[in-house]
Amino acid sequence: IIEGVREDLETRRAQLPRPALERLAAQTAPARDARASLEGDGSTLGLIAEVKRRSPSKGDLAEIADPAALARIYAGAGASAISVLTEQRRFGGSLADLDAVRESVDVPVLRKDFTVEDYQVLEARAHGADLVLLIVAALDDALLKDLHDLTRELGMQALVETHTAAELERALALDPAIVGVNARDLTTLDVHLDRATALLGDIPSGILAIGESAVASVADVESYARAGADAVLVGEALVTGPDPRRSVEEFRS
Ligand code: IGP
Repeated sequence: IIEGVREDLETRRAQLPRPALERLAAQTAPARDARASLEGDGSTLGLIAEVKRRSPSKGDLAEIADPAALARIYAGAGASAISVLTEQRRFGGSLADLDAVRESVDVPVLRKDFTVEDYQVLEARAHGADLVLLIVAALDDALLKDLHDLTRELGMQALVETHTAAELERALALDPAIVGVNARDLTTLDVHLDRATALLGDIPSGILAIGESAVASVADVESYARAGADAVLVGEALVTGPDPRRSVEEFRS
């Protein structure tokens, strides 16, 4: 996946050199406080609702003709933030999707991609993202720290994604505000909700903890909540279900 991400990145960089991108990023309206939105008043679980067209494990998930309309449904039903997949080759996303969503809702927006270079963090900001995904498994410690620092310098927050105890330890070294545990094993693409809930218990209080992936039912949301998650990130169940509004409402209650 990362190879394709890098190639697409080179194409975009050829069209928009870094200094121009930096100027755009500096001109964008300040980032929203995603953590505050996900925390809410603390009485209910936060929900990040994802705009997801396709996935490597399941192929095409949904024909999303109007990502802005879907984001409005999510936000109207009470989602605390919207995740937009921008990876093109495997997930069918784009920065155009991010733009469309950004323009259509007021809640914080996550740029969900395989972030491997600071150029992508600048892009996220230039396209109005408030939150950036940093996958620990895809980065070495030095790069992870650089990208985390840049995210904060630009006024955004990072969702630092982990899968294992070793990755969580590396994440915690950043003094992060938000950590996610992804139930999907990146090597096999299988989901293991039990592994994710076990790891969530090791996230210190004070850090906002997010359960990512594998939510198919209210029972799965409850498992994450019992494990100590402050919020969950849901994609497939929302885009493939019959009624995204109802699903968001159910998962939030
Ligand atoms: C959503 P699901 O199982 O509800 O569709 O999962 C989200 O967690 C998943 O899309 C995801 C992801 C990622 C995608 C989590 N981390 C990293 C791409 C890259």
